[in-house]
Parts: sequence; structure tokens; C-alpha cells
Amino acid sequence: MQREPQSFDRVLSSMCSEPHPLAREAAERFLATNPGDPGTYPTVTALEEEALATLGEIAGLENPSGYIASGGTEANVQAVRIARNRAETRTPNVVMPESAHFSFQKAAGVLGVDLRIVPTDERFRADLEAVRASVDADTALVVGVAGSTEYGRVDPIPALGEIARDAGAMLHVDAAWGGFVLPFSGDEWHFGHAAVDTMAIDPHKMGQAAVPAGGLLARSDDLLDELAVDTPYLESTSQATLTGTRSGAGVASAVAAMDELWPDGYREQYRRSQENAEWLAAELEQRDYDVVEPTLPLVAAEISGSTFEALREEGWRISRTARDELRVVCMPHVTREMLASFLEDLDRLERGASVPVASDG
Ligand code: 0PR
Repeated sequence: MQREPQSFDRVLSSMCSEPHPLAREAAERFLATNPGDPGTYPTVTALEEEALATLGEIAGLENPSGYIASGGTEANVQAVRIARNRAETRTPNVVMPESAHFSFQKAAGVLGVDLRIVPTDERFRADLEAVRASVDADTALVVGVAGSTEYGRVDPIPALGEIARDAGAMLHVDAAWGGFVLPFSGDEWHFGHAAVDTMAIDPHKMGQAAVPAGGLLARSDDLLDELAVDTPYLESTSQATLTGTRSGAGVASAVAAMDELWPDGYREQYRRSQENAEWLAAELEQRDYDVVEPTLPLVAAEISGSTFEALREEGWRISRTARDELRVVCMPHVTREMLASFLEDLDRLERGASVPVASDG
């Protein structure tokens, strides 16, 4: 087989990106290693410790506990699992805003917890009154999103922490996408800002690592220990990960990307992505589209279904919010030139759509 993967030229919908060249190279070197077996693969195990330490630094947590997961889904499932295992009730529930990622539905299904989905406010952030009204003595976990999938919004994490603490529940922050831009945006989102217990933060999204490299962080070892099972025939005695054999490529590429980019490279990337998002939002507004303001590098705007389809026909990889808005994620591979070319196509298609049908008279 000699086939090339598709290019990122017209990809505006993905939350993954072209890996940094050093991350790509590291991934290739570590393809055959398995951090799931530290006794046999100590080199990649040491790299995972490094990855964890840097993720902790990014997320305001000294001595972090956690591991490099397959992605945000696994990190979210594991966070729900920790909370469920710690809960003293037999009927635990999880309270989360409707903006939370669908991986929590998977977690609830697998783990048998009740999911209480509360509305967001007019700014697409968790409605605190609704969260307060939903927690009770059976609440094991409150979820806050720091960089939501649809609109890139950051929930009021410190306030959610207080609600969780008052309810005797844990707080999980899903920064799977936002984690590598939030250190520069001025938001309050991490362990240093609030009573956060666990966090999802994915190097394979804004972190420019190769897929698969997600991150699960926990405030302390005893939280991760909730997940540990004995591993009698391995050299290591227990395992807290969900999967057994894991990607050493993901771990090595995460370390390579973070070594190279944290913090200056990521700061520069945030600035570029955010400027692109604001530029696109302004251009769309000038054309009279309703635009949802990009507080992080993600733009949503109302365009017609037929224009959306026509853009896809032109090869643009774009996606829609649940309210049917166009959604453009300004990932590291998304350049100003790409966005300008997208707008040219949009203008041409809209002109075509509005040209009056020639009449005979
Ligand atoms: N949490 C948040 C906030 C997310 O946005 C996502 C994924 C997850 C968790 C789950 O992460 P994993 O997919 O790593 O398990 N958000 C995008 C989505 O599901 C991911 C994505 C990636 C979408 C690449 C498209 C794409 O081409 O929509």
C-alpha cells in the first residue's frame, strides 16, 4: 500500500492538527513501545513521567497524578469512574452543562451513573443556578468545561468548585481542547484557580502532539488509586489506565511537542489562532452573518444549509453546532490564507445563490 493521508489544506472542523515536526519524529521512533508495561519499556515510562510533570505545570498542579490517555474520551470516562468509586451512595449522579462533550454520555452508560444535564446561559456557559438546583446528596461529580467543543466557552470553574464542595462532590474540568490555549487567555480554569479534583487535557488537540495523546490529571495519588487494579504477571504491581497496551508514540510525541513549545511556542500559537478567529468573525459580521463571538479560537456563525453543503462540495471540511451554525476551529494548521480562501468561496457561492433567474421579458 502506498497511500498518502489527506492534507489539512481545507480542514476547518477538526480539533486535532498537524503534529509539530519534532512530535511526528518522536512518534515514529516510539511506534513499537508500550507504556502499559513499564517493566519492559522503562524508557517510555520515564517519558510519561516527564509528560505528566509538564501537563501539571500547564494546569497549575505541583506533583500531578495521572497518565497519558488515548484522548479526552478516556480521560473523561476515568474521571467519572474515580468519582463513582469514591461516592458513598449506591445511586451516584453526575451534574454537567449541556455544552459538555458526548463522551460523558459514554461514561454514564459504561459506569451506570445518572447524568443530570443542565442548561447553559445566554453566553453558552454552565448556568450556575441550574447546577445548584441539580446537585444533591447523591452527586458524585460536577463537570465544568474549559473550552467547549461547540463554542469554545469556559465555564465559571471556581464557582462550580464551590458548588461541588458544598455538595460533597468532586469537580472535573474538561480542558481536553482548551488546555493548551487557556494558560494565555486570562481565564480561571485550572487546579491553581479552583478546587479542581481531576482534569482532561489533551496534547493531541491544541498541544500539537500526534494522535493518540490525551491527558488525565488528578490532584493526588489517592484519586488515581481508585482506578488501580492488580497486575499479577507484570513487573509493575498495578495499573490505573483504562486500556492495557498503550501508545508509546503518543507519549513520546507529547513530550517532544511540549518540550519544544511550552510555554513560548504555545503562547505564540494561541495569539495567532485567536487573531485568526477574531479576523474571521469580523469578516463574517461585515457580511451580515450572525456570529458567536470567539472567546477562544473557535468561530460559530449562521449560514444557510445550502451554502454549508456547497462549501463542503468545494472540499471544505466544516461542521455544524447543534443549532446548525457553521463551526470553524482555528487550529494551528489553519492559516489566514486558508481563511481568506474560504471566504472567497463563501462569497462566490452566496453571489451565485442570489443571482436572479434570468427572465424572458
Ligand atoms: N472533551 C472535549 C471538550 C472535546 O472537544 C472532545 C473532542 C473530547 C473531550 C473527546 O476527546 P477525544 O476525541 O480525544 O476522545 N472533541 C472533538 C469532537 O468529538 C474531537 C474531534 C477531533 C473532532 C478531530 C473532529 C476531528 O476531526 O467533536
